[in-house]
Amino acid sequence: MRVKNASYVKGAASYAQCIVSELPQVAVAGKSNVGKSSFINYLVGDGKLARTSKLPGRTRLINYFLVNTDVSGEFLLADLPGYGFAKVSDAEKQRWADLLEQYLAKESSIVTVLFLVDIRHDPTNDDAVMYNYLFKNNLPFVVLATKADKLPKSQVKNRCRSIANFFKLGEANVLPVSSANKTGLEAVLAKLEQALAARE
Ligand SMILES: Nc1nc2c(ncn2[C@@H]2O[C@H](COP(=O)(O)OP(=O)(O)O)[C@@H](O)[C@H]2O)c(=O)[nH]1
Ligand SMILES: [Mg+2]
Repeated sequence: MRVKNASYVKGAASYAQCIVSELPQVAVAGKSNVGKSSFINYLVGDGKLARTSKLPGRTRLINYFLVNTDVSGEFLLADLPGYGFAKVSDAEKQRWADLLEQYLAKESSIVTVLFLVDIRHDPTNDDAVMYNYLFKNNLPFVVLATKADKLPKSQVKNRCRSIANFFKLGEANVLPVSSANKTGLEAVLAKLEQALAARE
C-alpha cells in the first residue's frame, strides 16, 4: 500500500472526545520521545504533519489523522499519548493511563497497533505495561524498533532479536525503522496492508 494523503482531524483529551467512526484505526503507541511523531511524519511523507518535539511529553492527547481520504485503504491513525515521562504530576500520569487503557479496551475499530520502542534499549517497565494492555485486549500489534540509525548496521538485527525475545515475539514482528534516515517503511506498510485487508 501507499499513503496518498493525510490530514490532521483532532485531538482527544478524554475517551468521551475520541472519534466514533466505522473507519479502521491504526494506533501508534510508545513512550515519550521514542519517535512516534517523527515516524508518523515519515509514514505520511509530510515532515510537519505530526508535530515533533525535542522536549518529551508534549503530546497529551490522542491525536487523530485521516489517511488516504477517498482512496483505497482509508484509515484513521491515532497517535497515542506518550507514557513514561517523569516530569508530570501523578494526577496527569493517571489521566493519560486511563485514556490509554479505555481507548485500547473499548475501541473496536483498531486493526493494528504500531508499538514503538527504542532499538538501543531493552523495553522499560512502562513498555511492559503497554504490552500487557495490548495482550489483555487481544490487540494485533507490531513492534517498531525506532532510531535504527543510531546503531551500527551490524547491530540492528541483534537488537531486534533481543527486543523480540523480551516480548516473546517472533522476529518478523519487530521491524527496525529510522525516521531520520527514512529506512524501514516498506515493511511497515506491508504489515498495515495486511491488517487493513484482514478487516475487510
Ligand atoms: N536519530 C534519530 N532521531 C529520531 C528519530 N526519530 C525521532 N528522533 C528524535 O527523537 C526525538 C523525539 O521524537 P518525537 O517524534 O517527537 O517522539 P515522540 O515523543 O514519541 O512523538 C526528536 O528529537 C526526534 O528528532 C530517528 O529515527 N533517528
Ligand atoms: Mg509526539
